[in-house]
Amino acid sequence: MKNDSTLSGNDTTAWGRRRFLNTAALTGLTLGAAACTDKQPAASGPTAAPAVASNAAHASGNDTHLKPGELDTYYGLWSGGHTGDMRVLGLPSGRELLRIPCFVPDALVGWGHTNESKAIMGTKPNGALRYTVGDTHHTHASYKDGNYDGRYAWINDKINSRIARIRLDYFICDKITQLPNVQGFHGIFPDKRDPVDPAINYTTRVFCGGEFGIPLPNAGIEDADTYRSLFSCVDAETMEVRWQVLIDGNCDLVATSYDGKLAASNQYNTEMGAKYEDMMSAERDACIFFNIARIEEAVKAGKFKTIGSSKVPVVDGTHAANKDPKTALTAHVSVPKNPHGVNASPDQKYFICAGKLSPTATVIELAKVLEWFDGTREDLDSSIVAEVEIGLGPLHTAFDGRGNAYTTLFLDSQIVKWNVDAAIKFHAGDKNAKYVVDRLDVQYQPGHINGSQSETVAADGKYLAVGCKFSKDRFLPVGPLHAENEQIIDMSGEKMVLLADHPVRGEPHDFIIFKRDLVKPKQVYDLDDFPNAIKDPKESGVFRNGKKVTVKMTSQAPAFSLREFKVKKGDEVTLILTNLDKIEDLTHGFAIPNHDVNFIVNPLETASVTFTAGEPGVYWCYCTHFCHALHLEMRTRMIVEA
Ligand code: K7E
Ligand code: CUA
Ligand code: CA
Repeated sequence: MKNDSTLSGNDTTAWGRRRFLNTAALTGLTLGAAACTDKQPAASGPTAAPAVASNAAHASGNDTHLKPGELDTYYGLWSGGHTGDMRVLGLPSGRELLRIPCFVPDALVGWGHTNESKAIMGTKPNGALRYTVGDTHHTHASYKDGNYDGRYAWINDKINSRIARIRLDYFICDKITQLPNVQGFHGIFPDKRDPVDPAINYTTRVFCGGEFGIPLPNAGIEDADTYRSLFSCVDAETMEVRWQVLIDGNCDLVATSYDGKLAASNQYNTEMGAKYEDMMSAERDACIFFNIARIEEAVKAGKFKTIGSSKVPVVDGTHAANKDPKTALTAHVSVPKNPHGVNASPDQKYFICAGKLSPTATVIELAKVLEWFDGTREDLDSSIVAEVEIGLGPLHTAFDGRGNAYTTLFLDSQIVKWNVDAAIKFHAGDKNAKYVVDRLDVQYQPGHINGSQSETVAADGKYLAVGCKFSKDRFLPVGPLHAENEQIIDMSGEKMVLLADHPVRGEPHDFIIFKRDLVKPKQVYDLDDFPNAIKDPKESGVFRNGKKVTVKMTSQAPAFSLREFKVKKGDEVTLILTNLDKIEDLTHGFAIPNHDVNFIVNPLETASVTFTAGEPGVYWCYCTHFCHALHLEMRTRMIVEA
């Protein structure tokens, strides 16, 4: 079935034996990973596709090779994975433009070293960072009228259950919140409008799926059967946790409806198993739907409890408490075997769950789920309007705005393009409805996929990016740790065309791609944004209060306002630096040898660090960021006295 676009929906015989991934197929998955050592690519062994796009791509105008000086037409926001940051890419070139540190210290910016960034990241009572590792998976941006509005993006940290907000005017992280009583915070998605107030046609909530069940509260070792997880709602502005929902099973990815009424999460562990064998013991799991308006009414009416020391209201979304559709806060639609990924189609009608251990995609019609909540539809599972076979190991789905879905097939190392309406017709009994439109081999084992503007009403079907977990033979070998392979595909025609490979440092997971004019980045800060700004070089100096010393300084190329400053060994020194250069791109750095200090100040930015003055001596503090012809001369002396 490799790249066999003739395989259509009615070709069921080819699929029969592959209906469900059972233990044997899971062994295949393991073999797939092991096959990396072989010459043969893993799993279903796709043959290497041509690395260069065919002429068709160029004819369509989708060329990833920009001329020198030419700008990209799209931004991509990429999750950084283990590096705990968000990466900003230009597309279609795939050039990495910026890394925005969030959860993990960063040596360029001084993130995790300046007092301002430490306050955002969170510190222990002794002033040290609370965490220095992160694991980001999913990033999504704020909406207005169903399209991105360029205000914010959010990103998750799975390890420590933190959510970070990125301001899309300065491309910086400005707030981080830790979700109480959650382990393995995975899926994240902002709402697209308020479910009740039509005037609020933009994002005001961000939903967060808790993946791992734990004892609630998490004290002592209890029977794993009693573990539960929480679905959390974070206020988009204050970043406080508004409420949580206690659920059976788990949450994984999250999607939201365009009318603001529903959020959903795929559940792969409805078994609430503590071992993988248990987690895959049932043939079907679920997609859980949250009725946002009802949950907020319940919170308002005081129908909640709290857990442990957390003050966050927790409503009961478990099966037992939600049997009556007319009052239910949650609904569980049955979805085959350990689904991964839930995505909202840009026509606003459907959520699509990928089967992972089932070779199927399930299409759920949102209007029908709402009918169940209203009490006019008895059988909730009749909201499934298609459940069609698409290939092995389906994970994530993107859209082109022309009625087609593009799903990654991890085991088959393919993207399958399928038509949603045709799949619905096929499911309804029209066995002539050919829903598989095209298949494209990718290199290799794809996870996330997204199209330009895919998860908005403005899906434009131009570029598709796919995050391949394995790169194997696609790049020069660099030892055992391979780069991952992010591929750019032209999705504008009937057939998908591979345009380019890009090596990336692991492991990005998810990303979004949007038109460049949707954000209005600022390139110079406002002095008034910083309460401790030193607005005039004349305010510079050393100010002592016992053992606590404040050093105030400004930078203006090619000099710092203080050419030297004196402190005493053991002083607790807080150094505040304002960059008074207001020219775009004129960034200065500040490093102090042997004191673990290095940070930057962008135009009109103020940053501060606090450190203990070390052994007596002379320490040349120097500018670390090339700023001026006299950059090397841009220094000041810290003289530490006995
Ligand atoms: Cu979004 Cu990688 Cu966390 Cu799928 S998960 S691949
Ligand atoms: Cu200032 Cu280099
Ligand atoms: Ca399961």
